[in-house]
Amino acid sequence: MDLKDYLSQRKILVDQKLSELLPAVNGPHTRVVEAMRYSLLGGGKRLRPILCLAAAEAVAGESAAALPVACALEMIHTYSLIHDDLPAMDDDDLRRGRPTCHKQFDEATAILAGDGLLTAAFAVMAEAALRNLANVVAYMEAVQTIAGASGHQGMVGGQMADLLAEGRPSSLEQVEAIHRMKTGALLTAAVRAGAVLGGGSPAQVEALTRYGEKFGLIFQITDDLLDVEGESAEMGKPTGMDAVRQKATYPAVLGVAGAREQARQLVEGALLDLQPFGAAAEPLRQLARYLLVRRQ
Ligand code: GRG
Repeated sequence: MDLKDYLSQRKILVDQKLSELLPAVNGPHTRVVEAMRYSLLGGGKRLRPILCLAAAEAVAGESAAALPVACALEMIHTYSLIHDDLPAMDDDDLRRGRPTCHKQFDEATAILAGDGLLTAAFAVMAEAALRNLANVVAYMEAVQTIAGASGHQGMVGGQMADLLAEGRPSSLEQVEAIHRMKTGALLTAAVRAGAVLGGGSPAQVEALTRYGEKFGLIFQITDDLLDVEGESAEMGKPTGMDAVRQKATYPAVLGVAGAREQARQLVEGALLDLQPFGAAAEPLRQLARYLLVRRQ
């Protein structure tokens, strides 16, 4: 299996579906839909949807039922990026190599675009559930997982804790707790939702959730490392900002070498979680290894 081919095929699938789910409109609200499409369809690795599809494949061998939910995850992720970039939060000008939503449009439009994407995500999942009544319980479980991971017990709560920790020294436990909520929760939810929609047994869903939790931490550690060592041109956003903002990060508490070692150990653990799945989990295996070498 070639990971690069796998990622580009899945990205094409997700991008096509996203554009179909959020068509351009003509009317008094054209501007907000333009802003939603600008941020949603303007690049990104599509990691959360791809994790969701790959988890469904690991238990079912295919992922059609998971595609709308995979797209909803990307809508929620994009909303979080739009709001995170606002002047009231990180105040960033560049995202995915282009002006941030509030720079391209304006602040009010960016707030509404984020709100619109968050709500559209739940509409998309509800519509998928209603079209697949035989599978409605799995869809509802996926919605519950994703809602929990996105809200105050997950990403929103983690963002709050992260903002409050700026400028203060943090312990490893504090950094880990923030990142489990801020970025880990949605990544874990992506894997769990995929496993549920693929019809995984309770043991399979739990094993993949453990993989997802480790994946979330590895992702955040490597994101922190890229902020220290990465190239701004490859990342599509400025680097070195965590130190400027005195953010609670893994390299800040463990040093660069310590953070890298922590990520390596977590990848070993994630691979163990995937052992029972054999060849069907090869994309998930390669995705975990890819985190250690990613450059964006
Ligand atoms: C505003 C409620 C709210 C939450 C914001 C996720 C988040 C919480 C903020 C994003 C800030 C940030 C850069 C966090 C580091 C990890 C992260 C989510 C990076 C961006 O995700 P990628 O690398 O981005 O998957 P692409 O562009 O590839 O989709």
